[in-house]
Amino acid sequence: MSTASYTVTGMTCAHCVAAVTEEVGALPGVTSVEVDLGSGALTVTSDAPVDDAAVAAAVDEAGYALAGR
Ligand SMILES: [Cu+2]
Repeated sequence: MSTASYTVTGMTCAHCVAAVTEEVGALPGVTSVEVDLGSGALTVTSDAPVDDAAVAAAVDEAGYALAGR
């Protein structure tokens, strides 16, 4: 079990949260995704550590950007 935290920029509403949750949640091995709209905090729980680049790509696919981790 592995947990990683990131910050997502550009989210403005619950739909944004849903889009990020869906894209990141689709990554292999990811078991749980938590997104806080107010702070942009993204917490990813997975069976094994997920590549930061893969998380960044998923967030980008959703239409947002990773500010860092
Ligand atoms: Cu939105």
